[in-house]
Amino acid sequence: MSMFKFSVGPWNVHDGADTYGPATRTEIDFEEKIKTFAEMGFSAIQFHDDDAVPNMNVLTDEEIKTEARKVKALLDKYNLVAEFVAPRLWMDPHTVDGGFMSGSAEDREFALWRSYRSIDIANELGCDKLVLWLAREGTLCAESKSPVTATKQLIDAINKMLQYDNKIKVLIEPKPNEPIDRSICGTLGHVLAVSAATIDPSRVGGLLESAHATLAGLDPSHEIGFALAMNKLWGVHLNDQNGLKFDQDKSFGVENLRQAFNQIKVLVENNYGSNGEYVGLDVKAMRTTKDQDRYKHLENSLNIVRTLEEKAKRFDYEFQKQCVEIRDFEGLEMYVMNLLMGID
Ligand code: XLS
Ligand code: MG
Repeated sequence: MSMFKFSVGPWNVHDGADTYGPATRTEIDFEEKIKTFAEMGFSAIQFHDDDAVPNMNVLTDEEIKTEARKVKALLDKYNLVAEFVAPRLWMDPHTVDGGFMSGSAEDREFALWRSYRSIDIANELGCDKLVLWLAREGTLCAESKSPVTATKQLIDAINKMLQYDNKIKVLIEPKPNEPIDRSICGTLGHVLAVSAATIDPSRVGGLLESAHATLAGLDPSHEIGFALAMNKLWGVHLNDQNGLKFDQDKSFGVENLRQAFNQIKVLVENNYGSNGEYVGLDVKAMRTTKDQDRYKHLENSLNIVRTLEEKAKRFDYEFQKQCVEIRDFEGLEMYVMNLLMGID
């Protein structure tokens, strides 16, 4: 029996379009996705603001809340809850040069407007988490922005969100690059420093995505461990990534099983989820995947998490202790490999 509760975002089931080619699968209805997620055993849904309220730019504040209430009713119907809302600050013409750090005051205002509306939507959906994936916050041309000013702009923007709502929690999802060249807040270390510089560090934490840590050249399990040690791991996006490439969002564990095991092991050891945190997936199907298999990457990821959770619970800490005492790390490493290969 898994100790985890799982979450997923509607964008995790998508039409297969990428930067180099069009859709390869048909788009499906929002309610159908939600229904299938519930049937698959997910407990919570992750939302971008406009996943919940499409075309929100042309709606009034009240209309946005009304639309969000309809989504809440849909979640209730399938016995699901919302995990978080994330302002989508990378698609709009206003965010070509970033949101909170844009060179244009009007665009910075837009980014804040979307953040406030995302908080409104979160309130209507009954969740207290706002996720900031800072997609375009940084530089494409290094000299176009001051990294000092940009960092302060991020802190100021978060302070305004904290002031706008005295219960909202802000979770920064760090990523070192892509689509931006050089990001401003690339790792959980940066996230914690930004948190400490805000007016209420107790309400600013992190969400770690495995692939993003790999893109920063870091081991996701150590990023997870670092944030856990600081009580700042409030969300995870488990997935996988084959080295330093474009963000692949592969199914969890399919690329680096040992690293995947160590992510689950550190979560299990630290009782992740005991404060209501979810094990979120952020995985994409391959472009070649057919319509009828469009949920397979999610099923595979869930199965791999659960199997690794079982293995983490069977981990022989007595043997580990003996190995550590005599510094037989070769022996310990082979024990782990045997555990993962099913030879034990
Ligand atoms: C993209 C991000 C995105 C966030 C939510 O790389 O992972 O999907 O998780 O805004
Ligand atoms: Mg993510």
